[in-house]
Amino acid sequence: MARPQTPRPLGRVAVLIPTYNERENLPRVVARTRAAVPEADVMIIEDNSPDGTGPVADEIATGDAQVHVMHRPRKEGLGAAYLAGFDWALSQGYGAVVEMDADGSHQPEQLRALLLAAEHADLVIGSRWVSGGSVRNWPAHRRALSLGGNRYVRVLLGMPVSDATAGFRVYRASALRRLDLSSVHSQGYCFQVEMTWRAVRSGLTVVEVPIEFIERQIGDSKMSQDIVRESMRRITGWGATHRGQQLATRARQMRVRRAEAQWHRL
Ligand SMILES: Nc1nc2c(ncn2[C@@H]2O[C@H](COP(=O)(O)OP(=O)(O)O)[C@@H](O)[C@H]2O)c(=O)[nH]1
Ligand SMILES: [Mg+2]
Repeated sequence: MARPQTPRPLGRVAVLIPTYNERENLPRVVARTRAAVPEADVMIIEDNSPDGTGPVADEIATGDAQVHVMHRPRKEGLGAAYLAGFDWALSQGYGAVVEMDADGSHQPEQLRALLLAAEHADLVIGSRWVSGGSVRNWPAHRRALSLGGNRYVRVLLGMPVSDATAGFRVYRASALRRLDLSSVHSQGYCFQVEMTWRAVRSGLTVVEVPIEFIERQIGDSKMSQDIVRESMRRITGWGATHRGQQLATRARQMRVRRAEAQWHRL
């Protein structure tokens, strides 16, 4: 994952913010984003939240031409929401697409550093688990889940990424176009791992930038047992396929070497 030397300008930037029951958090996070990166446009991807986040989003968009809202009929998970956002951003000609939570865990003030890093990369991950990264206010079980999940990903998939589950990211549009988005089926937070795995396998330049993640103060996390189960199931499946392919390659190499040795002996 070498770092190309010459910076490549990003072009127009779209910040995607998925929301489900974030009525109180949303106005603040959008205001902070607009202040921190005024040149970027914002797209709120709203899944018909019962708490009335939709009307709040519409009100923000009415007062700011750089804020847009996509209303989706029902909650379909983070992966589906982001895929809809990627489609929109690519169709609108944005050069870079940002993923950011609505609950203040991802600090808009740290986005500039990610965007600068994206001038030298295809995918930038705001990482909690590299040197300089941190997590504030997480209970022990969430910390263990994230660290354990990332360790599992590294062991099974052999990816040199410390925080593959992280959700504060910048993708270059050119990178998204290479990832065959129509075949991405992860629904929950496993989506982040799948996208990272695809980026690494496609030979894209993936860079981790340390961030401070702050657990939400308002509203509830949507993390659930189902989301964890989906991740375990999918990552185990990808790992089995990957390790199987590695073994098959090694067996093939050994057969070739044996045949060469026999040939030399003739
Ligand atoms: N549109 C949409 N947003 C979602 C969905 N699930 C979670 N989110 C949003 O994704 C972000 C991260 O969710 P959160 O519950 O804070 O996850 P946690 O930080 O891992 O506990 C927040 O902005 C949520 O509102 C969903 O199904 N649809
Ligand atoms: Mg959160």
